[in-house]
Amino acid sequence: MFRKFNFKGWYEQTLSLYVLNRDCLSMQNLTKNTWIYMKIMIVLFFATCFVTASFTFNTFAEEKGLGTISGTVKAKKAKYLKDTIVYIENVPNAFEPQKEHAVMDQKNMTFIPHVLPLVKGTTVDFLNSDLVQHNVYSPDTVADNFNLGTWLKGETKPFTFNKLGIASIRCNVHVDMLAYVLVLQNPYFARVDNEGRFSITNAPEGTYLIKSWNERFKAEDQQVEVKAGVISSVAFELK
Ligand SMILES: [Cu+2]
Repeated sequence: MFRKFNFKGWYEQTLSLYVLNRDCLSMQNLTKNTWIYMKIMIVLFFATCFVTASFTFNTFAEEKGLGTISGTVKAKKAKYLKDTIVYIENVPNAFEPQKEHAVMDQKNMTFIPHVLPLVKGTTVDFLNSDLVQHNVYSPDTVADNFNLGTWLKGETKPFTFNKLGIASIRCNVHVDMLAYVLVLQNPYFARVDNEGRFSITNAPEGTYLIKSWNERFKAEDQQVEVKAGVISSVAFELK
């Protein structure tokens, strides 16, 4: 049987297929475009964060005029470097001592640490971790010739260092026990590592005398200019 061609039906069917196909394609395009758009936004977001962070950091460093002093200390033998401290002698400003107490322990018949650098006004809690009774005293005026007496394991006695200088710390029960407290004017000091390297960060701009301290050896003082955002190099030689 010959069926009459239904033009209207054909047209509507074709149109609906076209519309469906078009919508599908545009949906795919939309999804693809959205993903690309999101990727661009993510990249832009992180780029903005990075630029803002570095700008803030640089502005802060420049406003405060903060720089770094980095360098080396040489000694005839590497073991001589132990407990060497490098510090700026004087920075024209008043510095608050750290609020937390520093601790010097007496453990295994030894003062720990052997050398303790701190800012003037800092309190040190002297701790006894041994079963034996120790004593803590200093023969130096820097520490007001203090004698804290003797106390039991696990107990501490505090002393506040209010004078600049180096105080030797001793125990009158065990004459071999010895330590040092370096009472410094400012917090710009650093302990030298096993390779003789040190770094003093966030130091204010200026020209300073840099000193080193070692129990047995001395090194010539050095002058250094600290500039904002710059690492200034200093070299010491212990003799
Ligand atoms: Cu002792």
